[in-house]
Amino acid sequence: MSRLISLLDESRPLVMGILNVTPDSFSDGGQFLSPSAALQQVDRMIQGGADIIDVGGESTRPGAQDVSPEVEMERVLPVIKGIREQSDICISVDTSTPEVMLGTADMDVDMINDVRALRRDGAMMAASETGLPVCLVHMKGNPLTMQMEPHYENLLQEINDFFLERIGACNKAGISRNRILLDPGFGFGKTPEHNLRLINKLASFREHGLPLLVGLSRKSTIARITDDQLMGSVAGALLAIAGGVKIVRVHDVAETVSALKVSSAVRTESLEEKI
Ligand code: 7PJ
Repeated sequence: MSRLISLLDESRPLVMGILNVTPDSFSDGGQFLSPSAALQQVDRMIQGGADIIDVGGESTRPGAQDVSPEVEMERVLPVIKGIREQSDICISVDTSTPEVMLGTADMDVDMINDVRALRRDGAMMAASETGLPVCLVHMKGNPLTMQMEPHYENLLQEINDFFLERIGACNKAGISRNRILLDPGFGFGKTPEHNLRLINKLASFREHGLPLLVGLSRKSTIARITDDQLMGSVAGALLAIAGGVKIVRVHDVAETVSALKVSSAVRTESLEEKI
C-alpha cells in the first residue's frame, strides 16, 4: 500500500501501463495470454517508464461476456507472480471479481481497479478486506449493454452523484477516503460526445478531493477522431493530465512518458526531472 501512496504523493503525473491477459480485449486481445509474452510486455512497459502495471483477466470491451472467477484467476495469477519475481513495480489488478481481489491481495499487489466500482456481489466486502486502495470507475449499465444509446440528463452531475454514492458505500464497508481513486469511465456507457465532454470538463470531478485516473488509450472515440491511434491516445493523455488527472492508463507507455516529460518541464519551468 505504501508504495502506491508514496507514488501518489509525488507531484508528477503517473503512467499506468495496460496488460490485458484476455483473448478478446479491444485493442490487444490475445497478444499477452501466455505468461512469457505478458512478462516481456511488462518489461517493455517498465523500460518505457511505467509507474504502475494494470493486470486484467476479464475483458470489459463493449458487448463482452463475463468470465468465471476460475478462468480470470488462471489468467492473472501467473502473470502477477511473474512480475513480482522480477520487479517491485506497483501492480494494480483490473477486476470486479471478489475471488480475484482476495486471491491476489497477498501477492504484494498495490491496488484494485474495478470498472464496476465494487458493485458486483461480494466485491465491496472483498475489497475492504484486502486493505488495498481501490479505483472506482463510473459505468452506466454493464459491458453487454452499455453502448446501446446511453442517455444522461446531466452527464457530469450523474457521474459525480455516482461517485458520492460509491464513496459513501465504501466508507460504510470500511474503505476510507484515503484508499479511493476515481475514474469517470471514458467509454463506459457513453457516446463519443459524452466522452469528449468528460475530458473537457475533468475539473468538475476534482470536487471530491481524490486522485483521478483516466483511460482513453486506443478507445473507439479516439479512433473516430483520428486514424493514428497512437498519436491520438498520447494527445488524449496529455489533455487528461492538463485537466488535473493524476494517472493515465495507457497501452503505449514509452510514447506517453515522453510526451508527459514535456508537460512536466513546462509545469516546473525546468529541464530537470522533478518529482
Ligand atoms: C478502463 C479500465 C478505464 C480504468 C478498461 C479498455 C477497456 N480501468 N479498464 N479506466 N478501461 N480505471 O482498455 O479498452 O478507462 S478496459
